[in-house]
Amino acid sequence: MSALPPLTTASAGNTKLDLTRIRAEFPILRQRIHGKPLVYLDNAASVQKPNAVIDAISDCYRNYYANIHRGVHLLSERSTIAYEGTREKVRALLNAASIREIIFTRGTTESINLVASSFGGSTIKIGDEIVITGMEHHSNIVPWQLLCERTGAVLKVVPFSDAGELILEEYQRLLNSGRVKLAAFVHISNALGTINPVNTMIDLARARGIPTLIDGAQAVAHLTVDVRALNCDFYAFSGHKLYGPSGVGVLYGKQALLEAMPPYQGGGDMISVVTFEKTEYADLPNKFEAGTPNIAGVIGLGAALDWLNHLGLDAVAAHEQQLLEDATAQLLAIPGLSIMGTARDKTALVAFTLHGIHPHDIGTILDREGIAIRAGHHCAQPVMQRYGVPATARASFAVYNTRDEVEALVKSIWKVKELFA
Ligand code: 7TS
Repeated sequence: MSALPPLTTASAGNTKLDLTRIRAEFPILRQRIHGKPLVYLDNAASVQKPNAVIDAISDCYRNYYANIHRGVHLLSERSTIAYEGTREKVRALLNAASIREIIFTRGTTESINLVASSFGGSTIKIGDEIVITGMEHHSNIVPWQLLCERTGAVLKVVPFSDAGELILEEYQRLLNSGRVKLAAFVHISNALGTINPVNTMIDLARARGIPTLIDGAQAVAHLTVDVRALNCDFYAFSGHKLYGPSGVGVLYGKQALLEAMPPYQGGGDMISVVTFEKTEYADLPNKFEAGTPNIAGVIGLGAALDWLNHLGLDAVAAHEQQLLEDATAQLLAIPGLSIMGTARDKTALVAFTLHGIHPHDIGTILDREGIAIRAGHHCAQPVMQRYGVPATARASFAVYNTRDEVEALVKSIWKVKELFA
């Protein structure tokens, strides 16, 4: 990556991001929406893509695209090398022990479904329990409910406090039943911003011999994840929240577990020998990658990881935390505004309601100002039920957002209040 110009400047031991240069790398940010400069604050749903990622995908299709793992010709070889190159980059990102432990999927949702279907389907029986938390995205609820319906297992849910922090005593109590076969929980809540104490939660499960799955969809772009230090069994994330393309995700799994698990889907590329009598499966990771994958997407994810490494996650996180502090302080000064999710350890997103104004109205009026936020239940309806609201408005920050954009957000919310007064 030495060819890239520096996007940070070091001053007094502090690494500061060069926001002008960073923003210039995102062509989509240059446009106007309803005549106003675009202020994109829907990053928890999906982040925008830098030129490095767009160019890597375009370069693949323009210059060396072919199917992977099966051709003897040069293009296939080049595509395979680039595709497998991303696997090593993901291994390094997560500090996994081996590339065999990195499975490419369509996203977090498919990664969790893979574990529910393959690991869950082969190990979970009637009367067993699966522990999740009350702040899960639907993608870490519904696959387990489907598994429970199939097997007769039971779902147990860890509650959280008004501030949006998990009640760990309850978690321990649920783990102690002697029937728990898996604990699956979110690293960072997309609806509240809470950063969960996953280290402790994994240790508590391990002490009882319970495997763990972490939904890292909101975490990987904001903090360093080390699966060996965490000692989790599975870790899932999506490329599109990490400046990579949509349609690509990752499942990390411990090699011994993945080896013992049956395939998730059958098809090409996941076999070693097929006869009509019997099929022998390919070794890891191919056993779990049936069919032609999202080749250019995986290559784009590799470019995203290079790009993010070049910035440094620590500098990114420090900048985003500054935006969170600014936004929180300025929003709390607005009468009638309540922030949902006030955990001590929080990522850079603010979910809020305005007394007497529906979040969809807030979202629509902000859109007219060129500001993109998300309004709704954020695919976490149980979180809305916990607070007795149908929806919230959510502003979520990425590395390219600025303090001016936070001000634009706050100013527009004051405008919403005036309109409804
Ligand atoms: N888990 C969490 C914590 C998420 O935030 C999301 C997506 C997912 C799982 C699912 O990821 P996918 O890539 O498989 O769809 N969260 C959001 C959101 O907050 N707004 O839109 C998608």
